[in-house]
Amino acid sequence: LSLAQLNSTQLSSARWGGRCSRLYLYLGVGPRYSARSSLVAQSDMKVELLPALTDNYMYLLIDRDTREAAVVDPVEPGKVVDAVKKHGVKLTTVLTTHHHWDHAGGNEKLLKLVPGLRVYGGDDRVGALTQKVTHYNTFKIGSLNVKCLFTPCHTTGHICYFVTKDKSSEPPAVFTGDTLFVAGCGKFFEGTAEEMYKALIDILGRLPPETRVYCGHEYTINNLKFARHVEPNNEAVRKKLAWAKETYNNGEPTIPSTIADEFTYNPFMRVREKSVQDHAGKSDPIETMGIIRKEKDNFRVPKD
Ligand SMILES: N[C@@H](CCC(=O)N[C@@H](CS)C(=O)NCC(=O)O)C(=O)O
Ligand SMILES: [Zn+2]
Repeated sequence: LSLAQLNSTQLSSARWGGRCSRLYLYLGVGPRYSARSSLVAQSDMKVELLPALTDNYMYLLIDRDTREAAVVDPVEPGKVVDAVKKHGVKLTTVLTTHHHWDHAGGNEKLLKLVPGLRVYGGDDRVGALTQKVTHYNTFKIGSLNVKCLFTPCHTTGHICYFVTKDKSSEPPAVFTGDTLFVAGCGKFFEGTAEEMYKALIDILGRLPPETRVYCGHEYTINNLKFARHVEPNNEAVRKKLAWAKETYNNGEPTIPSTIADEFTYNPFMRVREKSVQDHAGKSDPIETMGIIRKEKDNFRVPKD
């Protein structure tokens, strides 16, 4: 294998921090599992994907200018501390997307390991919360700007975090927790179809199209099988599914995607399209959202 055969995420890993032992991991040698960390390196920020539990992702977000860092949903604090040491950065901040244990359940333990962290979240049920935030609250991680996006539905206090760098020519990042997944969305545990429509179309859908989407779970393959059921003639769905299967089998994450790409294959972001509305038997996008979410709740995922 040569460098030319690595994908862009792997390439940036190799360029920015790859020593031989790490490169070996990225080459797909070894067991097939999707539990490897990987790095998306831009000149303004780095995002290290840290797989946790069975299919969760934690993310280490690094401001390259100041070497200050934040972690999103640190459910396995030990792995976070290891990654912080590996990068030699100063962890100051926890970004919590929502209060569910597989996202917020590590906050208290992480605070014992790293005292003094600021813990952001939008819900009093978030453990160790120090900064309660709501829509459009902003703050900084070093030189990076973070804007909180209030996206209730999966839970009533769900927050997505939109990260930009002034004057950067590289894409922003958004951490979407269990609101937006690659090719899917979270279950409506504490909200309505109207709220998910607002979250996906009015809020996340209006971010710059090139924004990289970092979501809370590796659900991509199952989501795309449902997307194919909704839109059997959507070529973008079939292409993304073939790519996701190959990527997953190589033990690599299918994250990040982009907002622009989500509009091409994610049925929940496509509820204004006639093909999705026809499948739902509705002509209203919010009713369509409700119907396809209910359908996915009961969907038996096919083997292939
Ligand atoms: N169906 C999930 C089962 C777990 C689940 O319900 N996950 C929650 C988040 S912790 C969810 O919102 N899933 C979205 C979905 O099933 O479409 C899977 O694909 O493994
Ligand atoms: Zn979850």
